Amino acid sequence: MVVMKSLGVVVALVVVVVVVRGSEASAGGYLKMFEAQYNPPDPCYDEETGGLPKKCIPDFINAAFGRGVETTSTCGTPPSRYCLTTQEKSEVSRRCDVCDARDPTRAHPPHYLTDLNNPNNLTCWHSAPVDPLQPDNVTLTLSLGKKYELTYISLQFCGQKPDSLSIYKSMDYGRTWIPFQYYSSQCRKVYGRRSRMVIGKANEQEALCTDAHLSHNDPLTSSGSARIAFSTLEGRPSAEDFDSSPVLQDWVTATDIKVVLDRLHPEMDEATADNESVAQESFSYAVADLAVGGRCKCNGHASRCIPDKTGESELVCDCAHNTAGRECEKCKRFHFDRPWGRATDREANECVGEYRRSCLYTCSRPHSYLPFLTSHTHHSFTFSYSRWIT
Ligand SMILES: [Ca+2]
Repeated sequence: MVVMKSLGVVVALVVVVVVVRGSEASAGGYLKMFEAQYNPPDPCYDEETGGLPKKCIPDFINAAFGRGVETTSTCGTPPSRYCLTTQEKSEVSRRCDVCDARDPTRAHPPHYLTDLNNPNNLTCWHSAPVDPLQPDNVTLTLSLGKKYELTYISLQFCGQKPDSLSIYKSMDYGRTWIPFQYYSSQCRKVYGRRSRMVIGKANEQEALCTDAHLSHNDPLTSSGSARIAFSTLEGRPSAEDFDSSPVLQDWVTATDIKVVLDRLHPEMDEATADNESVAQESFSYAVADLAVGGRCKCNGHASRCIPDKTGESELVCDCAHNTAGRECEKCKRFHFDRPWGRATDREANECVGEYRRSCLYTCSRPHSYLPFLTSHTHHSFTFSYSRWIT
């Protein structure tokens, strides 16, 4: 009986210990989870190597989302009639309505270009009526507010795609513009460019002209979606080693994007042009979504962009690696011991401080820093010192 009782106590004790241990473990796990959630590891430093700097980049986003677009023409003032041609597989249909800026249910304002793009309920910006047979420019200008590195620019049309359009970029906030891409059924005639030219190493910053957007083999067209997507690096040889191509890093950099809708229809012969039904239709450009896919440009020295100190809505890089500037494009004060460099997969190119200047006021060295010193014999002593002072 005594033995049974003792056994019972032992079993109970074991159960208690197991329960306590288990709850300790789960509490530890929970705390770790909690810690990770509120103190996520800094992607600009490598925890596994004791905090060595490493290349870091902001998330990929649609930089156009929610931003204002300036348009040179928008329908609705005064109210005007428009007709849209849509093509679902081989079936062409035509729908006409009135655009009226005073009536929210019939307005097609520019902010519809960059609002949430719901495929089941497209919101479309419309230009004022254009002459379908004459070149009639309508321009959309989008300011990104800072430098971005762009992967693609895409336009989803409501109704048919225009025959000719061009995309430009600015790297200096709209002061100068550089051609990015041309689309036309007549590249030579409309833009003075050869169609579907091949890009080599010597002209990687050249804008191409293509008629591919009108191709019936275009998978996007055949699925019923009228989208044109310009991929900034497609067909450019150095894209495979983007990290070591300053030319392409420059090519994908933009602060502003301009889309010029140049011509709705291809040139028609006179017999077709005289056709009354063509002349009487009401044509306009109509775009459901302008998307600009890319990353906030921080030269590999920041993992995110944050609102600038002026409190305005513009962004700046949250610079690491002792760098500074809107794009972390320079070394911060007292960190000029080696020249600034863009971070790559192989080398973070951290800016390093000047020992004498940064040690003017404080030079007591924490012991915990010693292992770091010994693990970096290839860097100068000055470099190691500057890390904990800053
Ligand atoms: Ca929209």
